[in-house]
Amino acid sequence: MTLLERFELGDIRALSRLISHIENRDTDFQKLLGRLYRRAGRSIRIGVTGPPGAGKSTLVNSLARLCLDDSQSVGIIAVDPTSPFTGGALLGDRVRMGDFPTDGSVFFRSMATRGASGGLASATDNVAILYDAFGFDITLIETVGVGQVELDIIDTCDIVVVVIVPESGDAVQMLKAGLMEIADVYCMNKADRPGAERLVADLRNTLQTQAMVRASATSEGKLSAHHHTLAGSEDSDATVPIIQTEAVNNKNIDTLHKAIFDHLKKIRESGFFEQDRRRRLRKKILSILSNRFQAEFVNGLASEDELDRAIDQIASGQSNPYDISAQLFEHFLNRN
Ligand SMILES: Nc1nc2c(ncn2[C@@H]2O[C@H](COP(=O)(O)OP(=O)(O)O)[C@@H](O)[C@H]2O)c(=O)[nH]1
Ligand SMILES: [Mg+2]
Repeated sequence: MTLLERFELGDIRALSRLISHIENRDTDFQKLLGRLYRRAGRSIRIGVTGPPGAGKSTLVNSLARLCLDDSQSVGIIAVDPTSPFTGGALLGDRVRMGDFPTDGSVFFRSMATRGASGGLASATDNVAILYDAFGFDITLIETVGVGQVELDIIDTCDIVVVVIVPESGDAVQMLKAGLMEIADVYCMNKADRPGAERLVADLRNTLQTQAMVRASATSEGKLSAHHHTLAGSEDSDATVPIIQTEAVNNKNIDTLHKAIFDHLKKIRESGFFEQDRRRRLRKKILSILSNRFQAEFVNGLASEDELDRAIDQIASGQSNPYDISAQLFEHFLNRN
C-alpha cells in the first residue's frame, strides 16, 4: 500500500510521515497536497496565540479535552519559532499529552524553525490542510507571539484567541502590538494573579471605544474586511469577548470554549466565515506563486557580469540602483 493510501485509510503513522515530507518541502510535496486537498475543508481552525508562558499549551490541552467531550476529533499544531527543534513534540508538550486517549481522536505535532521565520506560516497552513484531509474536526494551532508570527495567524485560522496575562501591560500597549486587530476572543489567563480584574476593565474600555470608532467608520464605508461584519452586525454585543481563565486549575475553560463556538456560529451566519476563507485562499495562491517565482526566476534576473557592470556604472556616477533595476527588469522580460 502506498503512503497516500494508508493516509486515506486513517493510518496515524502515514499522517506523521506526510507531515515530515511537507515540513521538509520534499520533491512534489505540493502535488501531494493538491491530491489530498479535495478531502479538506471541513475542519475548523482555532488559533491560540500570546506571549511565552501565558498558558497557551495548558489552554489548548483543556480546550482539546472539551472538544473530545463533544465527540469532535482534534489535531493540535504547536508552532514555536523560538525553538531550535523540528518535528516531534517538545518534552513539556509530550508530558502534557500523556493522558489523552490513544484511539487516534487526538493528534499532536510541534513545528519550529531554526531562526528563519519566512516559511513558517505557510508550512503551518500546509500541515493544517493535512489534518483537515485526515479528518480532524477541529484543528488547534498554538503559536508563540513573537513579532510578525502572531499576526500571521489570522491568515491561517478561522478564529483567533489571544491569550494575555495580568503582567501583559496595559490595553494601549496591546493595541500598539497589533493584537486588537487579530483577536476574535480574548483569554485573560492566570486570572488567579493580582491585576487581572484591572487589566480586563482597561481592555474592555479600550475595546468599547474602538467598537464605537469602528461602527462610525463602517457607516462611512472605511473599514477593512476583517472587522466589518462584527462591527456592522445587528448584535448589540459587537465587542470582542474577554474570558478570564485559570488554565492550570481548569477554571472557566468551558466559558472560553463556549465563547469560541458562539463566535463560530455568529460568523457562519453572517457569511464572514466563508468570506474570510476566500480572502485566505486568495493570499495562499499568491504566496505559492510568488514562492515559485522566487525559486525559479530570481536567479535568472541578472547575471553576475551584468550586476558587476551595473555597479560600476553606479559607482562612477552614470546611473543609480533604481534605473538599473528598471533596465534589468526590461532585459529579463525581453529574454523571456
Ligand atoms: N498561576 C497560574 N499559572 C498558570 C495558569 N495557566 C498556566 N499556568 C502555568 O504557566 C506556565 C506556562 O504554561 P504553558 O501552558 O506552558 O504556557 P505557554 O508557553 O503559553 O504554552 C506553566 O507552569 C503553567 O502551569 C493559570 O491560570 N494560573
Ligand atoms: Mg506552549
